Formats: sequence, C-alpha cells, structure tokens
Amino acid sequence: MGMNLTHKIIADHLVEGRMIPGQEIAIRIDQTLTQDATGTMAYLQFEAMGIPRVKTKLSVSYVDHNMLQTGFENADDHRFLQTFAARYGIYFSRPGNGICHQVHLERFSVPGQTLLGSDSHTPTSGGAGMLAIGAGGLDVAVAMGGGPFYLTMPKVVGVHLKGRLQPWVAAKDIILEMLRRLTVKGGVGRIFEYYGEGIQDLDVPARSTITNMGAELGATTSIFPSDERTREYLRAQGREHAWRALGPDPDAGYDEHIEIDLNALEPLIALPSSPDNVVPVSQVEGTPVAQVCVGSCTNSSYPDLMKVATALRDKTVHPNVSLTLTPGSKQVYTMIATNGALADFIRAGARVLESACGPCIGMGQAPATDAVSIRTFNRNFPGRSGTPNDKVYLTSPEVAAAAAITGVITDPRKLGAPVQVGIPERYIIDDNMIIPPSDQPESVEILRGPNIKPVPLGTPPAEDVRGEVLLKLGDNITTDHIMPAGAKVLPLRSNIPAISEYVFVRLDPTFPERAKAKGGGIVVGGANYGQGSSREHAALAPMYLGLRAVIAKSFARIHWSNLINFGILPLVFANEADYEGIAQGDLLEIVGVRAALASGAATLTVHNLSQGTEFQVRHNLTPRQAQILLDGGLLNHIKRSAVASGQ
Ligand code: MIC
Ligand code: SF4
Repeated sequence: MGMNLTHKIIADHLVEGRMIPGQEIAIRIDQTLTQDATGTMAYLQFEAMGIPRVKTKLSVSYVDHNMLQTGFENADDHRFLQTFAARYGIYFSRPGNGICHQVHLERFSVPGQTLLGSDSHTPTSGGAGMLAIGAGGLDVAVAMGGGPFYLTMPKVVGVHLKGRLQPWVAAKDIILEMLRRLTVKGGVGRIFEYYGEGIQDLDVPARSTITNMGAELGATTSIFPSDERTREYLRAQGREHAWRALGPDPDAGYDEHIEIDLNALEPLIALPSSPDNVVPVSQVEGTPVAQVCVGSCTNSSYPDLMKVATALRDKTVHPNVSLTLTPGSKQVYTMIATNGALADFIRAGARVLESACGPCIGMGQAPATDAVSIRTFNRNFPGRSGTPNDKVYLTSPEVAAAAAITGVITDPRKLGAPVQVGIPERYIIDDNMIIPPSDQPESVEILRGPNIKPVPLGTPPAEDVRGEVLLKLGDNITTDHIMPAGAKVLPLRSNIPAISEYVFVRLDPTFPERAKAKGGGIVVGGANYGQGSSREHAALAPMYLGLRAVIAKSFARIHWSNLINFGILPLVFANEADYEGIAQGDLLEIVGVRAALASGAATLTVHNLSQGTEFQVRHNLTPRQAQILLDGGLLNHIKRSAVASGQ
C-alpha cells in the first residue's frame, strides 16, 4: 500500500517515535508563526530559554488580534513584538498587514514544509500542502529554539470529495458538512487529508477555508495535496519557485474514510452557539438578521470578498442590517480598492474595518441584545462576540451576502445567477509591511511597557494533591469559557496576574476570588474539555490561581498539552460514570501523584473526602510528559534539563 501525503511529510520531518496512531512522535518544524495575543508570552518564554536567535527556516510574528488601542497596553505589546522580532531573527508583520493565517498562506506557505503556530487556525496553510499545526505559545517557543514538536501520532482520515460543487454552494459548506457529521470532537486525534476529483474545483483560498475550520473538528490539522491549483496560486503570488508537486500515492491507504458528494451538498449554516450545530440554510430561511460580518481567517480571501462585493453591487444593505467587512490582508484590501469592489461595499453601506481579526474575537461590533448575527467566521461559542446570550450563525460569504441584502436568512440560490470569482492571474504583491529581522541584532533594544509582566512558573505537584472542586462543568467547554477574549480582556494577555481575574467569569464570576481564597483547587469537566483556541492563557492563568488538576471525560488536543506545559494535571475518568458522583464543592484527594508519574503507573486513586467515596483516574502521559509535570511545567523542565546537561 502506498503512502498518503500526511505520512510522507511526517516521515520527512520525523525525529522521534514511529507513525503509529496514539503513540508520541516528535517532528522537526520548518516555520513558526505567532500572533500578538499569544506572541508576547511565547517570546518571553523563548527569551527565558536564553537562545540568541531563532533556529527555524522562517519565523513570523503577526499583529492582528489586539488592534483596538483604548489604552497603552496593546500599542506597548506591538512595540515589544516589533523590537523582539528585529533582535531574534523573526519577520514582523505590522498591524494593518492582515490576519496571520491569510498573510502566511499568501506570502510564506511552502508545500511539504511544517508550520507550527501559536494559534489554533494555523492549519489554514494546509490548503497549500503544508503540514500546519496550532499549538500553545511555549511549544512554538521551543520550536523557534530548534527543538522538535511533540504530538500524539494522529489517525489519517482520507476525505474523498466526489462530484462538483453546485452553484451558490461553497467550500465553507464542505467544512460545515464535516462538522455536521463529525461534531466538534469528531476530529480529535485525527488529520483530515482531502483528495478526489472534487478538489479540482477548489482554488487554494477555498481549500484553506476547509483546512482552517478543520480546527473546529478538534483535528490536529487538515491538508490538501500540492497540485496544479497550488502552482497556479503560488504563481499568482509570485512564488512559483516554492511549488512542488506533492500528493498521496495512487494506492495510498488511510486509517479512516469519509466521502462527501459535492453534487448533493447544499448551502449550510451553523446555528448558535456551536460550529457543529449545522442545518441546511433552507431550514431557517426567513429569520430576521440584524448584523452580517464578512471576514476572519476562514473567509476573507480575494475570491470571498469579490463574491460579496458582486452580490452587493448597485444594492443597499437592508435597513435592519449592519454589515461589516474585515479584509483578510493588506493584499486583499489593496486588490479590492484597486478594482473598485471596495467602492461597491462602501456604496452599499458596509462598515469597512481594518484588516484584522476584529469582530471574530470580540474586538468591537458586539451584536445587539437578542439580535441574529450572520458571520462568515469559524466560531460562534457563547458570548465570544462580546454580547452575553448572543445568537451568532456561521455561513459562507454567499449566504452572508444574501442576508445582508434581504435582511433575513436567505438561501443564496434565490439570488439568481451565481457569482463566479476565482483567484486573479496575479495578486498585487508588496511586502512593505513585513519587516525583516535586523542585520545588527545586538544594537536592537527590546522595548517593554508596564503591561508586560514576567511569565509565572509552575510548581511541582505534592505527593498527594488535595483540593476542592471549584467548578463542575459539562461537555465541550471552550477556552473562551475558561479564559475569555474580547476588547476588555485581550489587552491583558501579557499580564498574567491581571488576566487571571477573568478566568471562568462567563460561567461563574466568583471563580477567581474563590480559587484564590481556597489556595487553588480542582476543576471537573465533561468530554472535549478545552476545545477551541490555542491560548495557553487558559492554562497559565488558572495555574496562577492555584489550579492543580482538571479531571475530565476527555480533553481537546492543544489545551491538554498546554495544561501539561504549565504543570496542571490533566486526568481522565477511568470510568466515566464516576463523573456523576462528584459535586461542586467536594474535597478531593488524588493520592500518590509523584510516585505514579515517576513509575509510569497510569492509574491513580482519587478520594472524595466529602462523599466518602473513591474512584480511579488515568493520566495518559508519556514518560517525557510525566517528567514535565514532575518538574512543575515545561519551562522548569527545560531549565532543569539544561542544568543537568551542564549547559
Ligand atoms: C481564536 O480564534 O480563538 C484566537 C483568538 O485566534 C485563538 C488564539 C488566542 O486566543 O489568542 C486561537 O484560535 O488559537
Ligand atoms: Fe483571528 Fe478569528 Fe482567525 Fe482567531 S479565528 S485567528 S480571532 S480571525
């Protein structure tokens, strides 16, 4: 049996382990990316490692999240990031240049290379045949220092796209269909590799919509082959030299199979408040809409925006609708400004925002109370827009355009002849907003504002870990629940003591105060705990409040690694039924933690001292991860290893 593309790229980069699903492997990382909301911590951690210059082929620092400057914090952070990049050999994409994933795809993606990014939507570049993975900032810092990236070898799922997309049906509908079938936890421990005749109709931006939102499946990543469509895209980007043909062998095998018949696919929509709550648009047609937001790293490419602009031409946005536009990059923005499509948006009444994440991460444009917001984004987790009890729906740009015009959810097939827009022959290329690293790094002074506080370190666990159950939660808890983002909280990303005051506040405003009063404690969760973003703040800030362990039915990949990196024990119920026997406020004692981690024993006993019961949990850690926890987190572990090896 031949090899699939995923296995080929992993085999090319494998430094430890074997490609057996479920086993830990380590891969070499060619490129890294960070964004500002996770970048400051990642770079502070890189600095703590004492490495003078990044060792990757390419590292890029983007500024795209923290764009509202309502105080000094964000601007200070941007200045820190710019000076840090100049000093340590990192390219700096200035604020205004665009969303990290869109810009990276355009200007830096290289088929067959590996990319590690401190943002969960890093798989966007998988649309151009990269193995692109999202991770916590500390893992990215290690990769910048030349260290490998450790991950659990995923199963590779072959996704066969059969047939052809029908008019008004978009790449977004393919990934919404995947979410409808598999749910937000269906991709955990998996990489989705797309193939089949149906991929021929998808240009690279369309493919990247799919790989981007594969993050919502919980997948490790998603990937398309590098073929003539990839070549055409790289050529239009003036980078044909980066292209090489790369795909699965004709007789490639996959661990699992999925087939989607594009002929039968129709426009889909994710209802509030989970990306897998997917139904056909026709089912909710007529629902009044108050806001439409076009943009985000999922759907803000040139073809996406041109489709909306064309639909809006000579029309006015419905009087009850506020339409916002966030172009994905300066390149896309310049293109629509040059060809007149921006004027179509403005004339129609769109509120044109800067090229950044914007409303996707609650940086402004929170919708009105009880108002339906239609977004071309990838996440509609509760409250993420900034409005409590928000009603955010996720759709393709086509469906968004239809709603903006009619004021109600509308099947775009009713708009008449479909708008056909592909990628241009040649994009407008001008990298003037990407600053290369300094050639005199010693002379660069790193500027730190008062918002930038040192990274707190974890502490090694006691032999018996005792703590109160501070919260008992259900399934699919997101990192937006654990560590909210938005305009108020995001500026504190470089200041863990300050941001820790917001841990879990959307679920329970008393959490930070209770955690501090009790000297920390334990959280109990359901399945897929910690899904969503890569933000390590969802581990770091709880660690700062004294959280020692999370006991859950299962964990999302990135958050699980982040918990380990910051010395919080991620434990799963040996018997899920034991979840029922725990109440919030119970006092738990996990016995023999150090001994179990050191000996490799996978099962630990937990005494519920309040209920007088006991149950078993498992830690699922490799010996390497167990040692990280014994040392009180990855930074401590790196320091100890350096001391031990005399470096
Ligand atoms: C997100 O979409 O949730 C974010 C904001 O981009 C996060 C990163 C962060 O929290 O800074 C992500 O996806 O990893
Ligand atoms: Fe930015 Fe939204 Fe993409 Fe996250 S999902 S990187 S917030 S545009």
